[in-house]
Amino acid sequence: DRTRRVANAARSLHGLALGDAFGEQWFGYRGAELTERLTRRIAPQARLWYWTDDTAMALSLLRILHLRDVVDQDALAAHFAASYEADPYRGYGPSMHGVLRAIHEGEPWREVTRRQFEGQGSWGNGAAMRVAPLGAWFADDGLVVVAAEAERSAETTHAHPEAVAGAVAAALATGGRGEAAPDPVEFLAEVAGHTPESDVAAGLRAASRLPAHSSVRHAVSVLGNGSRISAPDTVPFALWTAAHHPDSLTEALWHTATGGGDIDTTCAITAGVVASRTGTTDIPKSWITAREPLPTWVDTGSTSAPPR
Ligand code: F2R
Ligand code: MG
Ligand code: MG
Repeated sequence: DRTRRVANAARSLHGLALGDAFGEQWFGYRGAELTERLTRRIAPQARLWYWTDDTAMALSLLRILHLRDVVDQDALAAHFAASYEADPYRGYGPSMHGVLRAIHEGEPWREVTRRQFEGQGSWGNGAAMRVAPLGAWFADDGLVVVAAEAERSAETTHAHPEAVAGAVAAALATGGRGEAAPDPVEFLAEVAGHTPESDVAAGLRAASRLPAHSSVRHAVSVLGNGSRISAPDTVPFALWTAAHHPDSLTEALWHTATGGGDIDTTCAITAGVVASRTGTTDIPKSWITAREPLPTWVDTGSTSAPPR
């Protein structure tokens, strides 16, 4: 049982990290060159595709699952903060620098996260961007468990209900998938139905109602593309592309990247969901080589201290 959890979550994390690193590359291109590369599907040319905060935080989340089997919120918040302190230049969201530093200095995470944005808490997409491997970890436990654990993982950094709903939706999209690719309309409607009522859930319902064969441009005009870095303008689009390309991670990534916006994060979410079923087997070898490696404990599920 545990071996299966480790393998499910590792598959999702490899996809998430690939999506993150692939997506981040597009911020290095502008104007005509960006359009041409995306239209003609010319992969980014950098030798090494670094992953960003999306992957750094997903690694912390998976590490805590390996060590504790469930989301231990205190341990998770501390791991996020320690990982940030060790490597703060991964492109963290603007408010996360202060949040993670304060937690590292010993302030209770619940107080820190609740005082963000004049007491509203963050509605950023940062809780959703890292959560797919959690959905894969709890996939055999049912949607109620997946949703509850996703909520607990989100709360450690993001107190706003929209951020929590975004994390719940992304985890459900990963954990609620069987062996066969689900019908996209039913899949999006089901995820929406189990997501707490929110703008995220409304966006997912809108995604489920988009006509079949809608263009990426049309989907972005209705759903957003993460350009506001918020959960509601990120998660519905990322799950729409995942729903429509359930059998090809490569196809899902090109479609997601073409949508623009917060590309590392839309691609991380899409890829974490799709790869939980498909793995990264259809990804070109050159992409796999280019992506910055992940620590080896991801695949082994080892709970010993990682080598430094
Ligand atoms: N931040 C980025 N990319 C741009 C900067 C990278 C740059 N290279 C660098 O090194 O700094 N990417 C990453 O951030 C996103 C995840 O963000 P997260 O973790 O949710 O952060 P934050 O700051 O809490 O929320 C994001 C922004 O959303 C707005 N916001 C959130 N809650 C709000 C509220 N209640 N009221 C008003 N605005 C709110 C703010 O503008 C936040 O700063 C991912 O894209 C990740 O890749
Ligand atoms: Mg990022
Ligand atoms: Mg991002």
